[in-house]
Amino acid sequence: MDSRYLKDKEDLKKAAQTVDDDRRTFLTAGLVGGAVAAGTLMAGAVHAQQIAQAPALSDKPWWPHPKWGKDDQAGASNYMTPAKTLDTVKLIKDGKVYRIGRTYESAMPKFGERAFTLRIPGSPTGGPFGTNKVIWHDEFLATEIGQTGTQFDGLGHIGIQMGKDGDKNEMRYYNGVTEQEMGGAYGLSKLGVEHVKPFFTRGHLFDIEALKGRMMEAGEEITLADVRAAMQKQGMNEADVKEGDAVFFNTGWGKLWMKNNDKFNSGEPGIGLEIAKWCVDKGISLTGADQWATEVVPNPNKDLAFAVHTELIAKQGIFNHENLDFTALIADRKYQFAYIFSPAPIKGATGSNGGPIAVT
Ligand code: UVW
Repeated sequence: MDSRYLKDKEDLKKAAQTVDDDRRTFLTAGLVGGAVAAGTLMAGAVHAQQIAQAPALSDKPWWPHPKWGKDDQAGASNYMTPAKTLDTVKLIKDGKVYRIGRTYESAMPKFGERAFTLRIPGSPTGGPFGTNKVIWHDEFLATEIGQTGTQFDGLGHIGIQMGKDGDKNEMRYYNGVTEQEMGGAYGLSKLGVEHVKPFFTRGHLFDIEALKGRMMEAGEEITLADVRAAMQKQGMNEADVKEGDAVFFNTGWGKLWMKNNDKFNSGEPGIGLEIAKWCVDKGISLTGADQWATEVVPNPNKDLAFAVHTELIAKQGIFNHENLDFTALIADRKYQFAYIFSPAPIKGATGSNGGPIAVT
């Protein structure tokens, strides 16, 4: 294991004793869980000084959810209604189906110590049976099934520690659910991904890589001005982004997938709290991107780690789809589509793998 990973509380405590700016950079870098190249971090730090400061985070309780009530476990998937389906269908003009998920394989980049190990027992696994001599293959998969490769973050994935270390009654998730209430070695007893309603909604893709004419850098934040400029360039109208829609960001970082995994894992460009607030104001149901967290890492505010995750997933119940691939959509200049994804309803799981599609 790379010694720069911060794996447990002891590591975090040691890191916290180191000083000032270096300490902050190290903490943020370590939480990324990747082998961080010093140059990449420097680029992120320089960029951080160039952009507007993010709005302050509120530590007020965020529950019960103002729209969906105290017992809700479906979050922004509640926007999926028959009316939303019928409105989404209007975006389907030529019937073309695009796979926007990636292939799952052991060599793909993974966050921290996560694993993806597939084995086919036997060769073949079973048979022959019957006079027709049937034979077959099964697979055995050992992985963080909702948190590797193209991954849909569910509401049990991200929470906020609001009390002392180890106080499970003050580790809070969506709708204020506590670690004490939901934690369990054999699956989460609340907020499991099986509660999420299948997504069939309007998707909008913002190609920030094309806007800038280059791949964005790790630590470089997508601003609202960038999104508005991309919309203008792509002939889109902000008013057309409606409640319950999904929004996607192409940063160019996905080009590193399976080409330079170390750099891919070392940080990433992405959205920050400015865009997160816009998503909340718009009533977005899901964010997604061509990189591994959708949000900018390291965050330009060096005190924050995965702040968009905590603001959108934990506080708002807005979902996140990571490691998407928009190459074919962009080649065809298709920026608005039906986004279709039904998370695998694994009881008590934190998220889902699977094959999301865009239909135009
Ligand atoms: C974390 O789990 C912290 O990040 P992600 O959702 O990007 O995998």
